[in-house]
Amino acid sequence: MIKLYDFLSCPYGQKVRIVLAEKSLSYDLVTVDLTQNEHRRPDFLRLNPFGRVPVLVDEDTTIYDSTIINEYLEDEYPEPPVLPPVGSSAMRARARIFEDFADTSFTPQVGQLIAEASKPEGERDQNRLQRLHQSVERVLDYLNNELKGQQFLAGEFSVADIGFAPRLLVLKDIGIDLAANNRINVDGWLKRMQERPSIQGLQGVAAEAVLGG
Ligand SMILES: N[C@@H](CCC(=O)N[C@@H](CS)C(=O)NCC(=O)O)C(=O)O
Repeated sequence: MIKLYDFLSCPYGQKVRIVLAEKSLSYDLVTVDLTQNEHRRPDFLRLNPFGRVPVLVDEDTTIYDSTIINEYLEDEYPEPPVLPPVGSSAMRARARIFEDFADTSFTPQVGQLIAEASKPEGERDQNRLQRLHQSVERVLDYLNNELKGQQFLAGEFSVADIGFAPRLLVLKDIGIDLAANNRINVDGWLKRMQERPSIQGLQGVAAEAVLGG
């Protein structure tokens, strides 16, 4: 039985949960409460010395980092795929580039925006808020262009789209309109993703991330 050590509002854990759901893999969820510093406990550090969720344990294999976990799941449980087919090397590379871009240049920025916007009004750094806001808007404009004439970022629904999904789901709650600036491709893309049960399973949790920080 697969075990997933995770904290529900973690967008990286959410990437893994989307893939587990896509592949209809059942698993035991072990909550590591980051607010109680459970990720710093010795028994958790034995699983991931870097002290971060998500961590996946499959029988005697322990893996951390959402991207690496998703690659492992794709190798071990290839159907249905979440990467373009072997042989489509350029498209596989494109999917990985987008996943990495989401992890490094979108997800953290949206998280920081949520944190800054959740502060009491007088304590908010308006310049920082504006900078983060603009950075998120720039990524959305870029994605809108990349999605021209495409259903998904790299062929079929893949880790490229999954990387963005957790944070895309909360943008409306922090006052970012996906369809603004004529971003019809991004708007349609999110709607298509929201039709998938794997994404529907996250929606309540993602909203909690905004409320709970
Ligand atoms: N690159 C990692 C990032 C994981 C990550 O940053 N997890 C956060 C929670 S969303 C965490 O565990 N933070 C605790 C810490 O860094 O001390 C991944 O994709 O899994």
